[in-house]
Amino acid sequence: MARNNTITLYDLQLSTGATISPFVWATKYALKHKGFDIDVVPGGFTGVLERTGGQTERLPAIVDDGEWVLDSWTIVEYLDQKYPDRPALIPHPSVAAQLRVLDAWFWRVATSPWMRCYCADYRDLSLPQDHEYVTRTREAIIGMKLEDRQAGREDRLPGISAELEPLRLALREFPWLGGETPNYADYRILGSVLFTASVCRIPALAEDDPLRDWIERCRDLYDGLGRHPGLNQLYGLQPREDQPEPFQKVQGAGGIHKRNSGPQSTRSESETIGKGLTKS
Ligand SMILES: N[C@@H](CCC(=O)N[C@@H](CS)C(=O)NCC(=O)O)C(=O)O
Repeated sequence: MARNNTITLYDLQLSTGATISPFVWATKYALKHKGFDIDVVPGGFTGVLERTGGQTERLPAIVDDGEWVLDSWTIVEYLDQKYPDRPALIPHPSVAAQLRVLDAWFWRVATSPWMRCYCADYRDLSLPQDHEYVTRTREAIIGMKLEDRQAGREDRLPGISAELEPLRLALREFPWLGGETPNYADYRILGSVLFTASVCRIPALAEDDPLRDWIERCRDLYDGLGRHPGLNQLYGLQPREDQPEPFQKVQGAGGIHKRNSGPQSTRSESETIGKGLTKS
């Protein structure tokens, strides 16, 4: 049982003091959701193995009354199993399965593309002693110089934002991805958003993006956990006229996003289809 209701968390930080890792962000929210105080062990990319006494090369890692738990997903499973009387992070196995899909989708359309838009900022904002390591390892992953990969990001950012429409659709119907209250689904996606905020020296999202409401409510949780002063301005993306809208201004989605409550509700859709039929 956590001593003094406190669990130790090994952080991964930038020179601003802000957490960079999406996995660590999600874990911080998970610990707070369970009602714990967090004893943060600060640090950057180099020296993780030494800092953790040989326990791990990757973060997050937590220590609960002497018990080490590695890996963000294992940590969540551990917290729900060990503390079943506290609010569940994953209230049903179906949430875990669906969150795997959601996280994989978000990683593909947003986290990785944003990483490629901010990879040189990422290195420049890391702790001075981490610059060489971050450059070497991230250039090996990306396969080119960080500056070259980041170049032209103004051309790519509106398209990345436009890909997030499924998330906007879901949050139009529900206050949280967890439904009436937040759960680990919110924290996992937010983790990637806050990773982006930690490195985005130019904005990733439009000023009036509908996602802003959910992001800002998440940031307010747990005494403003997501309001670290080292985070950058996420909003203010201004696409050129020849670029895609960063989000859909006219709301019109079909399928499960449009409820059929009788012919009245589908009339305009039927008229459009009818026009198509007449043309062909
Ligand atoms: N599966 C692990 C992944 C953790 C991970 O990859 N962490 C990265 C930060 S985002 C890390 O520790 N990187 C250290 C490094 O690059 O040396 C988890 O979910 O915790």
